[in-house]
Amino acid sequence: MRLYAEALPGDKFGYGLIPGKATIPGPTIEMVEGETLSIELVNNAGRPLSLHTHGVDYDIASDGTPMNGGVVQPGERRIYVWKSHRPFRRADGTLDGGSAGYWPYHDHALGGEHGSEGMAKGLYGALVVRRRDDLLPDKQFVVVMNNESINNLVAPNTPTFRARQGERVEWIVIGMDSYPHAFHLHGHRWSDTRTGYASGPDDSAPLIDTKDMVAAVSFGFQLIAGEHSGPGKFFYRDARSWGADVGINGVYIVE
Ligand SMILES: [Cu+2]
Repeated sequence: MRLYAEALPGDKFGYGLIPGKATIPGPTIEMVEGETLSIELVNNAGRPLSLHTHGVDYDIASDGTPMNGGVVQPGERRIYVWKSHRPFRRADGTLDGGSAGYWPYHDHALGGEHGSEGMAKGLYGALVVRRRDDLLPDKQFVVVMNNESINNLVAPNTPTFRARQGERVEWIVIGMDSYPHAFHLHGHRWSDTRTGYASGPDDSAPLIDTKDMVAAVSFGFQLIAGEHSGPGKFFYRDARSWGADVGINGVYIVE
């Protein structure tokens, strides 16, 4: 695939799949465990930047950091290769749990060797690595808590997410900044597992509706819209009152 990095109005930056169509967050990238993805990053943003990911496997040339020569200069392009693997048993008998999960990708070069300015200004997105046979969602929502914003927007301008009762909804939640947050969703609960589903009646993972986040924490889960609540307008928000009061919240409408 090819990603285009661009400057956006309001001193923001974004990644997009088509020139002139960058978004914050960038496109959600999906892989299935075992797949390898080759991403060509085209830098149309006018400043040096890069692409760095979490969760999957890569050689150091695809680290996307200045330290490892992974920066793309303005007007240039570079290929990053992301690999993933299925769970397997090592020769010593221990288990590797596989790559499946919900991960962030982001810039690691704009404004400094850690890309702090690039992340603050919108150069990030979600990577979903699925296990074969995972259920696919009907709707997918990405919530990135970034400083005093969600997806670099502040309520009431944060996204309004919509689903119909009974649809399988996938939430992907990422903490992109240096502050602690807590993600809270009204009216719905999920199991604190890789998928949001319990593996059986004796699964010890608790049922939750709030999850603590610190910098770069990412998780995701699926649930059935309105399953125990019926239709309505539900807040998704930073569970910290201070965070919600400064605009880190939005509305999820189940129709
Ligand atoms: Cu990171």
